[in-house]
Amino acid sequence: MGYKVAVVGATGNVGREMLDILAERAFPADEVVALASRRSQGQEVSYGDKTLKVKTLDTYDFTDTDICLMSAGGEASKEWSPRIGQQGCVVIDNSSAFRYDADVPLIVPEVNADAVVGFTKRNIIANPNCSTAQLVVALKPLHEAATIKRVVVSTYQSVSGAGKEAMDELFNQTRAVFTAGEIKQGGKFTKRIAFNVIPHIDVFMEDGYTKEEWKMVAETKKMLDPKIKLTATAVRVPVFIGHAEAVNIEFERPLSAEKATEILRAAPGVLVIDKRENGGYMTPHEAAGEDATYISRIREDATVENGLNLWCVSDNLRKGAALNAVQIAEILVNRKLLNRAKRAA
Ligand code: 11C
Repeated sequence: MGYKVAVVGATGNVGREMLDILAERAFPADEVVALASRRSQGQEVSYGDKTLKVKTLDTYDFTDTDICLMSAGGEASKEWSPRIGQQGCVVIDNSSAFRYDADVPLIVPEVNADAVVGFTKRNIIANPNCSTAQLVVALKPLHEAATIKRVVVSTYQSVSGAGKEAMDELFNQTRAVFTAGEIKQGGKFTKRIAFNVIPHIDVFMEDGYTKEEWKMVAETKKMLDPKIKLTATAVRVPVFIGHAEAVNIEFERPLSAEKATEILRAAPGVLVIDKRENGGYMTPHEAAGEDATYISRIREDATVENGLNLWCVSDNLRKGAALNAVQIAEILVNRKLLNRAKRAA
């Protein structure tokens, strides 16, 4: 018998990707239900070669649903994820609402899969922020090899991280530039995004960092090692899909670029593309639609003791969100962690 899976936020960027990935990976589901707010009721979304009619979240009964993939924004998560969990359905929540709670595991399967068992307290598992997910996939094997002391990361984040309207904003502004039309601003971004870069993602915090930057610190510590010092600058770039990161790492012990390359080549979820020649590296455009976290430009940083620099690229909607959520669901299934007694009753 397969599982019953609900996708909440099924009409959004990440929700659609979740449905695609469930089908692509042949997730063992007998039934997949697409849910969204009343506004989207009746819309149709694709699930493999099937078309699903979107149902309304607020009238849906989760008692016979095994897993809920939740990606409808922080406010919807705060309201719904605990309620869904209380109905015995395990929620894999893509928002930041529960990530930092001690009784909610925050999981990237390549990094801390074993921590998933902590979900039983609230029936909620948190999916990380997209920019953190790809970063920790790259850092984990290097940390095991030489113990990371400090990381300095600068991000180059695509507009899809801010949702469908943000993608439309980039498209419309770009078209307006070419057609000498009016460049409309004031949507998702605080400044023009077409042919520009914006050093601001999420809200500002008291210390001058943005919440996106803070999330990268807090989530890396929670998933990988609280002793790692990390500082980030998060920047939005006019790219539709795929986040890139320039990462500088200081280790306790020496780690050559050659050895780091060998370690990363063997690491789960990672593909190294690093030819040290024109075009011998990965870019977001090429990573869009792919599952891996790509590492390029691995080189020693001679300005510090035991330092390395690298370039990290991944599809933010996939490894940064939907794929990671489906991989967590696969752990629940493969490790037989779902309580199916209620379904047999
Ligand atoms: C962005 N990283 O690119 C954000 C999107 O906490 O899950 C994901 C926000 C989050 O805008």
